[in-house]
Amino acid sequence: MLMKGKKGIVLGIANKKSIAYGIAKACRDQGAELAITYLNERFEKKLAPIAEELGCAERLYPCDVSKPEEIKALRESLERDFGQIDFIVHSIAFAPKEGLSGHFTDISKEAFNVAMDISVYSLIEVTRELKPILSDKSAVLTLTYYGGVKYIPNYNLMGVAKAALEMTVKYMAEDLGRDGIRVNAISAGPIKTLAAAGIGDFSFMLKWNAAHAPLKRNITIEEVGNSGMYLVSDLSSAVTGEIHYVDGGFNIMG
Ligand code: 0WD
Repeated sequence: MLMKGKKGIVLGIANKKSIAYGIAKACRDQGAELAITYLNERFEKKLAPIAEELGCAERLYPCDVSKPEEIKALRESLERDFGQIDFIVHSIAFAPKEGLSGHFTDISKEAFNVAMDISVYSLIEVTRELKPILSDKSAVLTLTYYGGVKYIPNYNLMGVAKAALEMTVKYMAEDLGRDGIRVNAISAGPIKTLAAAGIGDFSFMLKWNAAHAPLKRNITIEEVGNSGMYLVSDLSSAVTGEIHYVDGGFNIMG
């Protein structure tokens, strides 16, 4: 029970295939108490049974991170129902379809701004708004992808957003370290989720990764979940500002 006594909020569960679900499940299995959020009404019904399963039916809150008032309301709900929290899992990204295939240079300013707002700035805003209720030994975790380091076909705009997200993790780690808040990212290998379905020719990415990764296979949300649990637990108490690869070793290949 590595997470016994720990309370945390998980943002970004769309369904049971979501990486956020894998992390929430691993934390719950190790004794954590959770709160989870849903994007909009469309997801509320779908998430109710998941919240039940994760033992947090009474802590299922709306939060569209593009709306500052919903982030503020989230803090009030958490403070009221939960008091202090020990960890935040931010497993959210979005880019308009035009940014995930075709000519990179054709991306509009509007699409660029939306992707940066939801996929990058939201990590800063959520952490800042929840900081007053974070305990003095707390952890923030976000999700990134290798397409933010090297060119990956069709990852396009999301690649630029992930590059910005990875540097955001490092600057936040320095800024918040003095308050006992650790900030890390997992760089996960490709997994077939709802968000992944938006990326052009995603099945090729899966095949390429499995063929070239040292482990010669793709990874699961359970595996990301276990590594995520480690990064929000006290087991990683001296780890901050890290981009931790959970990709079967793909990133080491030349
Ligand atoms: O191969 C993959 N699936 C990888 C994903 C490899 C490496 C990293 N990642 C990252 C993603 O970029 C993202 O940051 O992991 C994170 C989670 O993605 P996921 O688990 O692959 O995808 P999904 O299950 O779709 O969850 C992402 C969710 C959204 O789902 P939809 O399908 O509706 O986009 O992010 C949420 C939403 O639930 N989301 C938002 N939440 C609050 N406010 C917003 C928003 N404005 N927009 C999207």
